[in-house]
Amino acid sequence: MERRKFLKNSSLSAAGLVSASTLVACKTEPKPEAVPAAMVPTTPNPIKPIVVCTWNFFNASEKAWKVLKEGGNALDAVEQGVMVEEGDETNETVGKGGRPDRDGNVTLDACIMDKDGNCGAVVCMENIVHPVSVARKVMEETPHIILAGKGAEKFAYEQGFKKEDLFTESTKKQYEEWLKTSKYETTINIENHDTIGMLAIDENGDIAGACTTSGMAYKVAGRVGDSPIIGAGLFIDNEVGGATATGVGEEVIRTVGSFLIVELMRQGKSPQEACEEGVKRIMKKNEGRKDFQIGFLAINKNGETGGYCVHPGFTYREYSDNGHKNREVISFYE
Ligand code: SD4
Repeated sequence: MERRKFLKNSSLSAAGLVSASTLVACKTEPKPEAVPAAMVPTTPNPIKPIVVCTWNFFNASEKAWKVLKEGGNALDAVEQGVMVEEGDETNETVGKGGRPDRDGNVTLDACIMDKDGNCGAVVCMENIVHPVSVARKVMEETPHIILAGKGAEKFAYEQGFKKEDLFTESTKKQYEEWLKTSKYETTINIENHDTIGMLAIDENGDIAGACTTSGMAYKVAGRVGDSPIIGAGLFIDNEVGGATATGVGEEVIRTVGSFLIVELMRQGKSPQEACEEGVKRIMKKNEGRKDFQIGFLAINKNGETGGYCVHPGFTYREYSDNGHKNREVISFYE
């Protein structure tokens, strides 16, 4: 943390961005008014630890749950949890084995956010199996938040990550097949349903989240979705809760979906109500449109969870001492 602050400050002054007059101005400026307290209803016995993730990712949830039960913190739990999917070649929209863009490049997006609002992300990064861990390094080792493409990859090698071909036999074959028609369309809940967004609360009651994906299959080269964008695919506010998203990222970005949901919870909505409002805001901008899926998942400081989606089919996994569940989510369309 200290190192991060130091790097941040030194980079600002090196760039000549902090002038003496700015510093004087800051000193004499009145303090901003205190932010009103979050209106999250307090419960005497919040559920903790707890972890939730998009879709039915049994192995990822098991891993995160193990970290939490052994006293690990929420940040380690979400990182290690989603890494399971990144390393699973059979999951064809995350990490190794993710489907490529239309030019045949497998490009990955991921982000991570901690209880103090620190965050890191990599976008459009190739040849690295665990983008979430690179995102964490961006957060912890640099003064920046997002690294993209070749720069992100170079940074990953500097941090000791290994170069690896992300194609598998299966994704190679599918891509060759796709090239015959080169038709780009989204199949709801089938083609693009494996992005993992994970939210956890540890024994201390602190919240963290992570989100990782290879994005929409056969996307235009260079396309980045919501998943690595803080506020869109993921947002954490330790006073309030966290939210994450899956589905067509363009629509999530347009409403800054995860930030919106956390903000609605801050104003007193339950996770369920906030997710419903989030999807409804998107549908308002897309009246009558049915050709896409969005799923939102949220948790509040009490460990209460909720989810909502455009079409039936979105589920989320929830692990706590109250049990291990795969929860079906209600949807905007029946
Ligand atoms: C994206 N939101 O890149 C991701 C895709 C996704 O399940 O969630 N797939 O837009």
